[in-house]
Amino acid sequence: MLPRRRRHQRPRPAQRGAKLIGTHNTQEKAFLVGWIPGRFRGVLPSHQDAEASLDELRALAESAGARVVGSSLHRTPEPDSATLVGSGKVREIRKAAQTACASLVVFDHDLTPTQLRNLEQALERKVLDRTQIILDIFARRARSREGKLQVELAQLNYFLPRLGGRGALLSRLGGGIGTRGPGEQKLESDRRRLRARIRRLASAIEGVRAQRALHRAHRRELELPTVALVGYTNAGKSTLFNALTRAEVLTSSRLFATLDPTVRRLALPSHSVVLLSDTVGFIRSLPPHLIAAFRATLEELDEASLLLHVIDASATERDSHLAAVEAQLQSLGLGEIRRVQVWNKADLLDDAARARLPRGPLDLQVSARMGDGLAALETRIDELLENMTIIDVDLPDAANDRRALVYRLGKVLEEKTVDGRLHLRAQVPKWLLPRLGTSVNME
Ligand SMILES: Nc1nc2c(ncn2[C@@H]2O[C@H](COP(=O)(O)OP(=O)(O)OP(=O)(O)O)[C@@H](O)[C@H]2O)c(=O)[nH]1
Ligand SMILES: [Mg+2]
Repeated sequence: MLPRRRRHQRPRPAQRGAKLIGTHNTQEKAFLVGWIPGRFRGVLPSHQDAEASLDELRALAESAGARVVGSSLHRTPEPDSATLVGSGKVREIRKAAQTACASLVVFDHDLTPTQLRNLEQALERKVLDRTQIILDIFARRARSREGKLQVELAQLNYFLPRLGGRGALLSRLGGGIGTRGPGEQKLESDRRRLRARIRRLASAIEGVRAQRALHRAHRRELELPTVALVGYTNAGKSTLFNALTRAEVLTSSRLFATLDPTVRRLALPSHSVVLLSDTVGFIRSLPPHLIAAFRATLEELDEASLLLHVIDASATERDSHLAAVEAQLQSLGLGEIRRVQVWNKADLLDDAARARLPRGPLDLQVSARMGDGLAALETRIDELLENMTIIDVDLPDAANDRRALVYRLGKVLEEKTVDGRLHLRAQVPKWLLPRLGTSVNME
């Protein structure tokens, strides 16, 4: 075996002086805290949801590099504006965190700047909320210039309103801005600096978007339909991507292994070729800053003729994962793109559990890891795309909704305006034709 050539190993991004926040070197011990609003006690659906969400927070904290040393779940009738859970519970949490030797307390609920500050003081340790953990994971995972820009923008947008009296927080912003309890003047100049950085990042991201749009235009010229993998984080999208395209994209049991979209050609059984794209996973309560920052990446999905919604069929929280992904697709305006539900990790289910999975024409069971069901999946993709047709359609300029439909569900090959009428040449699913009106010429 050849010796490893260390000289050529790439330096890790952290060593390359990444500005991103939160790439800790020592393993932190985290104590997790869940909170449920309401008066009732006992095991209610809200309680089970909170337990499941806390389990997920554990996976998130571990993916961020922490070791989870304990957790607690609290119910109070109302959120406390100063500490979320109220001072009595804060004392309990402090004691439990102390006993577990935690250096960090993570709340499974977003905290206001005031709550964050008060809790950090009262608990005498660093306090993070769910959003910060997710931001931290994204910061660790970002590899491409685009990914880094997007994460840094999301981080700054999150931190900007939280500036003020939090010395520890400021110092985590790298560059050593501010020390403990900076004066108002200092804070104001920090804010100005951050806002200026946010503007610079936003314009750099605009540049990236423009570049991506160019790439997409180029791909459109190739007239290859795009099939995009979407799904909850850890569902197995990258594993499926690799299995189908024989690529070697990073897969990992850690959450959010993939941040940068990757596109590869995939030859189908009919010998037609599509572009398959792998992208960032979803999660429930994905922080809005991240969705906004990752819009450039997620725009890739706009192009898709077909989505493969990959679901971890073995996950106990499968249904809520599915609902979270659906909700996020809707909010991204992607609700109308056709999708196949790919029930992955079938190898982990017994026959009875497999039989209980939905079996509609748009449901397929696969095991990306074992390679089971992939041929059937490829055939289904073929069938679904085969029903596409190229049309020439003239629309009165006012028919913006129909134009939007063509863009959403089809692939526009050409668009021009002649005598006030819009002319589109596009590849669309056949079933859409009646909705586009009469002046459609099919090829
Ligand atoms: N048993 C089993 N494990 C699988 C299968 N597919 C994926 N996995 C495992 O599930 C974990 C997550 O897989 P990934 O492909 O990284 O998941 P992803 O959806 O790309 O995740 P993110 O990029 O983090 O959103 C890895 O540990 C995979 O080995 C499968 O069919 N069976
Ligand atoms: Mg992935």
